[in-house]
Order: sequence, then C-alpha cells, then structure tokens
Amino acid sequence: MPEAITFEGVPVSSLALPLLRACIDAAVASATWTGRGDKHAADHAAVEAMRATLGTVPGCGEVVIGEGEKDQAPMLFAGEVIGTGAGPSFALAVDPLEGTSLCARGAPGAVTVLAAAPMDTLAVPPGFYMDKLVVGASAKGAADIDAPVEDNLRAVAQALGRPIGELRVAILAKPRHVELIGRVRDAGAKVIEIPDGDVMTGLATLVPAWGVDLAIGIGGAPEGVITACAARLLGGDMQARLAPQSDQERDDAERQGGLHRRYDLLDLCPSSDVVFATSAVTGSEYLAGVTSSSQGVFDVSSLLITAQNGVMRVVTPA
Ligand code: VTB
Repeated sequence: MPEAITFEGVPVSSLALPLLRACIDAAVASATWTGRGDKHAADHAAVEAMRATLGTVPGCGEVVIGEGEKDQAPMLFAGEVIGTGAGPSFALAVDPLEGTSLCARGAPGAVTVLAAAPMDTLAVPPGFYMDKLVVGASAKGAADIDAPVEDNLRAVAQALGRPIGELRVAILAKPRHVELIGRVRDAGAKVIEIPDGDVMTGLATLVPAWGVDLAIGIGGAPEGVITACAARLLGGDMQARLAPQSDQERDDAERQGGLHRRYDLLDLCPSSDVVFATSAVTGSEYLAGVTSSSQGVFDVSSLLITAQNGVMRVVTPA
C-alpha cells in the first residue's frame, strides 16, 4: 500500500504565487468595470475571477473572512472551501475588490487583496467595523490605541526622530472622523484623507518609503485582519477594537464577546507563516493600475509579501 501523503510541515507560504494569481485575475476582471459607475458589477467580476483561480490553488483553504456582508455585496463566503485539496491547509481572508466605489468612479486606490495563514490562526472579529491603529517597524511599540491621539502623535514622532509637523497620518474621510481629523491637524501633523480603501494606507505605513507614518480610525474589520497580516510580515504593529456603527452590530458583538476586546497584532495574526498579496485595479501613488498593452495582454502591478521572500513587487503580463 502506498503511504498516504500528508502535508503537515508544508508552509502556507509555498502557496504564495498561486494565491497572487488569484489577485491578478480578479484585478483584470474588475478593471473592465473601472469608471463604469457600477460597483456591484465590478465587485462581482472580481469575486468570480478570484473564486475560479482560488479553486486551482494546490492546498486546502477555508475562507474565514469573505468581506461583503457589510454592504451586502457579492462575496466569497465565510466557510467556503477553496483549493484543490492537495497541499497545506490554510485560512484565507479575502477582499476581492477593496474600494469598489473607487473602481466604479475610476478613482485611484482600488485593489484586490487577500491574506492566507495556517488554518485556525486568523482572528475573525464579530463585527463589520474596527477602530484600528497601524504603524511601521520603526515606530513599533510607540503608539497605543487606548491613548489619546495627541500622545500617539508625540510618541510616533519621537520614535521616528522627526517633528510632529512632518508626520503623515492616514484617516478615512468619513463623517465619523471629523473630530479625529481636526485633533490630528491641531496637533500639527499632516492628515492624508482617503475616501475609501484603508488596507492600502495601512500598507503604506508598513512598506518603508511609501510615506505614511500612522494610519488610524474606524474602517472595515475584515480589512483590519488583512492589514494585520501585512503588519506581521513587515515587522510593524497593529492594534484594534471593534467599533460597531449600528445598534444591531453592537448587540451582535456584545453577544459574541468581542465588544470590549482589544485586539493586538498577535491576536489578529499569530502565525508568521503568512502570505499577503494585492494587485492594483486603479492606479495610485503606490501601485500602477491595470493597463491593457495589446489585445488580451494586461500589465498588473502587485505586491506579494511572505516571510521567506520579503516584499516582492511584481508587474505581471497576465
Ligand atoms: C473601509 C475601507 C473600504 O469601507 O473599510 C471602509 O477600507 C469602511 O467604512 O474600502 P464605510 O463603510 O463607512 O465606507 C470601505 O471604504 C468600502 O468597503
């Protein structure tokens, strides 16, 4: 009898390239909807393309964070099993189109993104929204989500050896952040207001030279877990707390015991065997958007991060 093949010990990061391929295919699919004013169609195209390619990944994956519930958008479902089954088992957090409105409006910053880690290691916070704080490796340990923002600005500035006036702080430009944005500006720091897409600005604090020093404020919880995977890989820090935006969400979070919980980086993403992959749909200052150079050939800019290989910037003719 041949011995049964087991995949124990095969790292999830061995699946990095097939997982990146799922981001690339989703980017190409949703890019055809760029600027067409239909965010659901763009999202749907990304979901279907990502799902199809994830089906070919040589491993046994379970989607634990599928995104989409908050906006009742098309999604990969939590609990959905993906992969061929022949390979390491992993948990997957996906956002097939992060910044659906950006894509629909033809605005910068829409990306496809996913993160994978060993099965049962990714946090699944019971809620749609999280208050988050992200800093890069140079400011790790300086900021605390429970401290006043002014104290955090002082501490991060000190850790980076720069005056507060030179700090760049990314915050989603939402009505809930009017006061926070005012306080950061009053303290002297620069605020980078982003309309949507806080995974990318979280990432911009983590990738040296992308020029954001601190990302704070309330955004999506699924996006938070995905960002935490990048923080884990790049040696930065992330802290979070659920921040329900409706009574229903608050009740659900309370019932499931997450309402008053503080999530530190190792709560969100304890393993270091993590893959983070993202492909740009619409171009931004960080990654170029999908372009079609000749019939059926697309250039896609991606970022793939694994513990073994560090950051790989990839431009792929699909
Ligand atoms: C963020 C951002 C997303 O939603 O999670 C944000 O990363 C949450 O706030 O791109 P709103 O629901 O108030 O928009 C998005 O902007 C869109 O899902």
